[in-house]
Amino acid sequence: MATIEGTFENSSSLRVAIVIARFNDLITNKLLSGCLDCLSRHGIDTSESSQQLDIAWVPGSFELPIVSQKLALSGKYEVVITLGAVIRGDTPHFDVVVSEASKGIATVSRETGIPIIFGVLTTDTMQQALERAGIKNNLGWSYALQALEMGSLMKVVS
Ligand code: INI
Repeated sequence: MATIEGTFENSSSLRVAIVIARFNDLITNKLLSGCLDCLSRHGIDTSESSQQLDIAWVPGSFELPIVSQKLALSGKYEVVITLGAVIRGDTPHFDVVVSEASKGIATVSRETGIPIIFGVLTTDTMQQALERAGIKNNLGWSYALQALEMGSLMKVVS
């Protein structure tokens, strides 16, 4: 029996792209800082001059899939992390944005073979989003960890 799993041993060499939505940037910027903290603590160069990390900004979560697809197809990255925040109280088209972002990200991931981490908070209120972006916990940190695990796992299963 083989046990197949990702590890964090070689995380420091992983090439990572982050695609982040400006909409609700009070939240997404907090997710970004949690994400960068985790990547940095695992040895990834998160400086301005980094050769292994790029950050792309998009207007909203709806645009995360198309830019993730471009970056995934570039061959420059082993994993892509999306960061967004869709808050139900803010929009009658909450379900549309969430549905398109989630379906799009899943499709891009399967079709490109590059793991695209779904780092989109979907909450009823701004308070809930704040709690998940730092007040209680910062899910940006978890999304980065999941990216490192998936980047490693894909090497094992390839
Ligand atoms: N985009 C978000 O990321 N979060 C939201 O809560 C949101 N709301 O409330 O509408 C949102 N809308 C913008 C959308 O993602 C697109 O950028 C826009 O429709 C242009 O395509």
